[in-house]
Amino acid sequence: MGNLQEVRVPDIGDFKNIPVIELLVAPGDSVAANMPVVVLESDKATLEVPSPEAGVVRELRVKLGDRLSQGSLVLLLDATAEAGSAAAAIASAAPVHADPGQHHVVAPAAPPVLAGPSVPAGAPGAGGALLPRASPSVRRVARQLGVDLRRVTASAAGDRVTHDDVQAYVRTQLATATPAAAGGSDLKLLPWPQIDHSRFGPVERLPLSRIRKISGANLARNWVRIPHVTNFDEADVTELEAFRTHINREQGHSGPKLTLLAFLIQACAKLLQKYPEFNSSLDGDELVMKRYCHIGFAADTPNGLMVPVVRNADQKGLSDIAAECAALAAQARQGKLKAADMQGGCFSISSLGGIGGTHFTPIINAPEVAILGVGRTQERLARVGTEIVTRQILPLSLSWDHRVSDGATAARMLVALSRQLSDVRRGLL
Ligand code: CAO
Repeated sequence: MGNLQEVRVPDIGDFKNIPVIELLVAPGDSVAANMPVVVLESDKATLEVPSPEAGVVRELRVKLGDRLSQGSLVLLLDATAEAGSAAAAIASAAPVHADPGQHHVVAPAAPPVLAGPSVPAGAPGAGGALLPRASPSVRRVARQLGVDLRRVTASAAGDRVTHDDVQAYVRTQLATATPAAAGGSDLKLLPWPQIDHSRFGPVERLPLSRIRKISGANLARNWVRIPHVTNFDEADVTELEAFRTHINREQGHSGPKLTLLAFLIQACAKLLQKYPEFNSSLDGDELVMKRYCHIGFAADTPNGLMVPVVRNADQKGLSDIAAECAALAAQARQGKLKAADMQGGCFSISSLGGIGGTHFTPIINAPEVAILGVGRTQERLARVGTEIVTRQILPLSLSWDHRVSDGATAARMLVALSRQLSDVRRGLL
């Protein structure tokens, strides 16, 4: 082990006692110089604290929620040449990857970014690099667009970057980028409407949380780039609910509560074997068929939507799936999910049944190709033989990628799912 170096919060202007909202590294991780290691967020700004040098993280001295100011100790770094080169290789090879399923991936050596009204113009950025002078609103726009202000040519007096400079930079980047480099999109969209809402009444501006910003960007990409179709169906879950209630009553607190979500995950895992195109990812002209079955489920957390993943769901029993979902959902709500808990999903389920509503059109969680939306079970009168009885009907919505499948296959998959949920014995076949 080399000399341990203390990594502390650099000069961050007037900010004090800012909570840690994200730990980007763990003990044992290699980091490159300038690689962000923790993220701080106040109501006014988000700040990534970088490692001043390459090395291996030996000890993290902060946890989520700790409040830091300039000089606070963040971690102890073992600055060794080998660790640094490994991290540098990762940094140069890996794109910044941030999405609801993978927001903890260690970012490459991104420039430290401050965004917020109280950042003094020209203040030293984290890591010592001077940030260009710019108004808070210009910084905010640059951050939303993912623009590194240090790359933008400043046109105003005193080398100050203006809104026009940022727009000119983005225009140049788009004009020179090939469609592939620009993400394969050649959409000619109108610019976003610039409205002064306060002309129409009082307004308040609230910053989006980090998770909402990351998931919003991913959802927008998925919505625009994937030709979604959503099929709707229903399942009669009267018997399933009777069975579930019976087992839960019988076992009391001696086992995990069997949830409808666990039945849904198990049923989908089974059907994905029969309809394997929904257990694939599109890669150029090829479909990557997955011979494993990891199923994600949307969890509503105070910080926004997160999608933890139940691994090898096709090999697990209902109780194990239910216990795993409960543990993952609790960790998601406490902000304790690890990157690995949200990676590698093949198919997702978004259940709003605990809240209400019928059908909806969930957005596919790329690179997956399908997602199931689940509404609230409703009691409905139905004729069984000559009798009118009450049945429990579950609304199902399946959004799928039309580049990968077609309506007939999707309808078959949804009908099969409905049948399986309507008669749990089919799960044994
Ligand atoms: N119909 C009727 N009741 C339902 C139901 C359904 N389809 N699904 C769940 N419920 C009931 C449960 O039985 C439970 O009732 P009891 O407490 O009486 O047993 C109650 O609703 C609460 O369930 P829950 O939502 O806490 O648990 P869950 O296992 O059903 O779901 C989870 C877990 C993590 C999926 C859920 O908590 C959640 O976060 N859902 C929101 C997902 C979301 O935001 N999707 C949108 C994504 S797009 O923005």
